[in-house]
Amino acid sequence: MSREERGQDPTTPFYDRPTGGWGSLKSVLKHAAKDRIRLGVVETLRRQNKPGGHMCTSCAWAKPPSPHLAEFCENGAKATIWDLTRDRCGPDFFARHTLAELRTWCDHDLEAVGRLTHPMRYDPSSDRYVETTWPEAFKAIGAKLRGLDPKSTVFYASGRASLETSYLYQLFARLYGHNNLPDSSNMCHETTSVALKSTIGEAVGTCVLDDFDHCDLMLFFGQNTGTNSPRFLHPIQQAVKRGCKIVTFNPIRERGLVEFTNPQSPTEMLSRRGTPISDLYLQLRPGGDIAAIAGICKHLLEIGAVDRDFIAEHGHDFDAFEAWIHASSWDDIEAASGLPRTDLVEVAEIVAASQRVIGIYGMGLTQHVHGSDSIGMLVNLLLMGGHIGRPGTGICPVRGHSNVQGQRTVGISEKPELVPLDRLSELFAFDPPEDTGMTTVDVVQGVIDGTVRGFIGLGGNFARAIPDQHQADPAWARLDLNVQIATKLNRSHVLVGDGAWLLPCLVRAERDRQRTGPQAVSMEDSLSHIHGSMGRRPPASRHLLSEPAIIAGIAKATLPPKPQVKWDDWVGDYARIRDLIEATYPDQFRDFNDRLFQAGGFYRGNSARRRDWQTDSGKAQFTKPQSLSALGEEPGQGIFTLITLRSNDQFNTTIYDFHDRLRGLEGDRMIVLISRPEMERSGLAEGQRVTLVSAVEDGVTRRIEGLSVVPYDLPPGCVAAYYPETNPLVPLAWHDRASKTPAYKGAPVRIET
Ligand SMILES: Nc1nc2c(c(=O)[nH]1)N[C@H]1C(S)=C(S)[C@@H](COP(=O)(O)OP(=O)(O)OC[C@H]3O[C@@H](n4cnc5c(=O)[nH]c(N)nc54)[C@H](O)[C@@H]3O)O[C@H]1N2
Ligand SMILES: Nc1nc2c(c(=O)[nH]1)N[C@H]1C(S)=C(S)[C@@H](COP(=O)(O)OP(=O)(O)OC[C@H]3O[C@@H](n4cnc5c(=O)[nH]c(N)nc54)[C@H](O)[C@@H]3O)O[C@H]1N2
Ligand SMILES: [Mo]
Repeated sequence: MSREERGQDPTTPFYDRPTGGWGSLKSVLKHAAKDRIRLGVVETLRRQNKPGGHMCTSCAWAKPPSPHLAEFCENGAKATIWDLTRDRCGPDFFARHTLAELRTWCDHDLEAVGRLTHPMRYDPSSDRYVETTWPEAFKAIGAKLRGLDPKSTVFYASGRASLETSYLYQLFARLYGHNNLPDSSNMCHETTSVALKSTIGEAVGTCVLDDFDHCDLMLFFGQNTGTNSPRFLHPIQQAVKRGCKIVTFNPIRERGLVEFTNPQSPTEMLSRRGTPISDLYLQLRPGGDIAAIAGICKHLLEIGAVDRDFIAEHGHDFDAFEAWIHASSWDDIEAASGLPRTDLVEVAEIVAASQRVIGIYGMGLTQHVHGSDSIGMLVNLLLMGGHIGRPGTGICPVRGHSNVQGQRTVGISEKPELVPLDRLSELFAFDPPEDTGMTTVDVVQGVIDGTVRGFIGLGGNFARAIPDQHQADPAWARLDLNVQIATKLNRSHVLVGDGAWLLPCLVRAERDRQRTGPQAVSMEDSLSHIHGSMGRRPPASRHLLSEPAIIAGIAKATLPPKPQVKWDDWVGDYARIRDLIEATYPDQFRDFNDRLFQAGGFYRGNSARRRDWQTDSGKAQFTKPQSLSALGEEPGQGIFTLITLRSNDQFNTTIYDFHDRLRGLEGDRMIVLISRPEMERSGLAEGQRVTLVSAVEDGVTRRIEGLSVVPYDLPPGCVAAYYPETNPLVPLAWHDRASKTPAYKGAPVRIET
């Protein structure tokens, strides 16, 4: 179908080919050529995501028990090639560049220098990182930590670190004396952890892979599968082929949910024919999901398509929810969702005709001021039809980083109530702190106002990923301690001041040899399955340490010795760390070491899937949202809602290249997408340079200059631009009310010419 036939503006950028296919193969080959890929790396890719191989460091999508010959996607291949580059960022590089100079480099150029090779210490007199040794670094960091109030320090984790590393990290924090353990999920699916916990009693999704073979409807809300979890396209394509319906809600027509060519299928590749994916693709307003779902529920109630038996047995507070739906008018629903009643009625009819429904979502739901309410609404819709806790049904948040869900599972959490502190206390003979720790938003505020004194970053690029980045930028240099454990150079490493260390670690595909021989690590995927991972590539430098070894090194230098705490034994044999995880979580990690390499991973279970509701009421909770829009405030005259976007050529703040193939955008990330009618209304021309300015009036100026205008097929009232370039436009106070996940998909802005 052509763009005209679809009723879309034919002159806006558009990618008219399916996701996957030759485009994705070409993109991988280009990166392979650029990074002068070797045969060994191809062998590594062949083993990626298979038992005995290493688990991809890209997304957290499930790894099936019978993998494809190449069970990786364009992104997974790029991530591995990026990790295994031959380029190096060593002491000679740092001798040539001051941090003042490096702060002027863009994100792509910083990381593209190559792998970090030596432990480095920041030297303020020369404004450079200088080489140090591991013992010196540990000793100095330990001394600094001993001099600080533990409650003024933060141990951040980006969602890549293994279960073994994560367990040691949270233990170190608690032995030291705090629960300040935000991880990247604080900017991501924390909304899920809070909203699902309170409604269905589990902080994670209920689906397993098998459900995707049995559902007859998948509802997609704000999750860009083609770009962010491409391996998920395989089960989706299979489902479509057996007649499963797909309905998508997204302000942007994302290619992956429109059409997909399986690069693993010779017939599809040769015929250049893809599978059409969505039966209905509804471009709602950003933040319009609460209203859209309300409309669907309203029609379901009108036609009586409600599972009253299920609700009577399992539901709580349904009456209040039903009354709220009745009280919401179609006019308000249409206005808040941006969708006509007829569309929502059509979806409701599809829902009513389906026996087994799965609700799938991503950042389009979680990153809003009322993100928790949006998730609550999706739960309401599923519960109305009894679509949780039956094969082929369920709720499926698609997680981001490859072990972000697992980190929370093994105790990286600022919420002590989610952690078995009594078990930790018994195992290690101490009194773990019981006060609630800092979330990401609290940490940023603490860095700005000076109450945070020490920061350890276990991976990630915290200073760049946060909202209100420019407010925090100058404050980082005032910390007493800033330790960054990383693989490649990024902005967080160059914003530091006195008391900073940059510590390089192994990547997952690299051999990790300890006292008892080569070590495996493990991670949990989006569907709660635990997988072992074994790296085999030679390390990028002989000075690298593993993440567990670095955590243990710092912990030993900080804490007084204790017979129950055996850092050296644990680092010498990671199986001992897995024993500790099993001892702390005996139900979920039974026989952990024996099951480490089980094909498809082992399932750690889910109470909501068994309809055992671990909520306050002991039932599945219906909820009433605070308003029909997730935006919090309706944007006024001349104000646009900013959606921050990822391209398929980036992984968060790691920018591989400047293309966004699946959206037909090439070569430039400093752009702002806006619809043609809105361009006309605002008097903007294609290619014109504009400034985006935050429309939040709180005395702080937030602006990003030099964005060029690109006409794009978007609903009225919104603009889109890239993350992380436009992060300084998102005010810190703009976050989900319940979980404090930043509202990266709903910041109000004005356009200045
Ligand atoms: N290639 C690649 N893969 C990645 C990542 C990456 O950066 N690059 N990041 C990883 C991480 S950490 C994460 S968390 C995931 C993120 O993966 P996703 O959850 O897919 O997140 P985004 O791409 O930020 O946004 C998803 C979609 O939400 C839509 N959207 C925006 N606002 C709304 C709204 O109000 N309602 C609805 N219904 N939709 C809306 C956007 O148009 C977009 O298509 O991906 C992971 N995988
Ligand atoms: N505007 C806007 N902001 C957002 C989002 C958005 O959609 N819009 N999304 C949010 C989301 S969902 C997330 S998850 C966060 C991401 O925030 P983070 O997880 O903090 O950021 P990343 O960009 O994933 O981190 C990349 C860095 O991790 C390091 N690294 C890579 N691999 C390893 C490893 O194996 N070990 C160690 N120690 N380090 C490693 C490298 O040095 C690399 O530079 O950003 C959030 N910020
Ligand atoms: Mo994420």
